[in-house]
Amino acid sequence: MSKAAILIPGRLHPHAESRIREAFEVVSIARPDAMLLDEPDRERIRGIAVASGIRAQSVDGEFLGAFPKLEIVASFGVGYDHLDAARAASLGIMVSNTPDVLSEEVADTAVALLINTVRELPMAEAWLRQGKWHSVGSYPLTKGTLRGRSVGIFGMGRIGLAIAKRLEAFGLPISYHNRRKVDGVDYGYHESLVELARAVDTLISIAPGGTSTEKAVNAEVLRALGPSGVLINVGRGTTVDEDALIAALADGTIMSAGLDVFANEPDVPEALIEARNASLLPHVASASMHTRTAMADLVADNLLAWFRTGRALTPVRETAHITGP
Ligand code: NAP
Ligand code: 8YV
Repeated sequence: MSKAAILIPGRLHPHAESRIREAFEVVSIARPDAMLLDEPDRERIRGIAVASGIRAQSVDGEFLGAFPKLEIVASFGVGYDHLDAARAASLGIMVSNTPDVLSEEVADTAVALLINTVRELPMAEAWLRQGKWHSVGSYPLTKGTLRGRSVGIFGMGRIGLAIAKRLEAFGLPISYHNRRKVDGVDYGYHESLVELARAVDTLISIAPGGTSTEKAVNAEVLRALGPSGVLINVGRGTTVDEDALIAALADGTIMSAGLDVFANEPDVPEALIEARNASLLPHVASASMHTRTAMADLVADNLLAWFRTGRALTPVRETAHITGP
């Protein structure tokens, strides 16, 4: 029997690609543009494997609609705001993502970024490397500390819970905002983000991207967080109003911010790069070899499961009801 044709538009983790090649025929194009294939090739495609978080790799409804035999899109990454899952559902196309296997790594990074932000550890290291320990003396005492802080988590899902568990062990009180209260979770719940921000001085955003969270962390939320406030964003850059954040960091509306994600990656506003009260990472929260390999395996395993059993291992919510032919 001929192997199913899987389209890889743009870059994909090499381990995912080599596992897919073992079982399928791979068709590669530079980006998700159906016009890069001729019609007979478009008609052969039964699956797509695509990475998330790369600006040029958005999978929109028009692209999904260009492949009459398309059954599944296996996405690398847990966030899938780069692809139109609602349109996929309406076309009967399964979408899978890579949840859980990255939660602990991302939570570790979120806590590290929080500590870097309040204790200025990257700047202290730069001080040592620049010879200032010798030439000037000790690095100045930090205004920031975790002691006495209270943490609000925006997005108490799989990763939010893993972050909360870690910070609970640090002795910090935790509360959260989701659209719905989470059953069996005892942390304090706030019905609105601004209410949460008012109640805490440390806000960690690990909510998904997309229209429902776009610029949710706005000027009002930052004002509510207050002058000793710290914002950490490991969710999606689009969730924060970057202009409002830049202004809030500059005028002392909040104390500092730690960011792993940005609205228009890999472009980072110059004002953030220059801000001494911002700690910045290039979207690396899941970026260890261990975790990225586990994510790559899950992309391949979703495709294998789908074509063998008509079920995906980790379907996204919008397409969870879809089964294979
Ligand atoms: P998850 O388990 O689905 O959790 C997401 C949480 O956000 C849910 O509890 C959800 O609760 C809440 N939420 C969703 N939309 C909301 C809204 N409009 N308002 C308030 N709360 C909302 O997902 P996860 O596995 O924890 O991953 C979360 C996100 O982290 C991903 O989508 C991705 O964007 C990001 N991420 C980033 C990195 C990185 O490298 N920086 C790595 C992994 C993940 P309700 O549905 O009840 O609102
Ligand atoms: C990805 C992420 O690794 O899973 C997500 O949602 O943001 C990261 O873990 C990143 O999107 C690279 O593809």
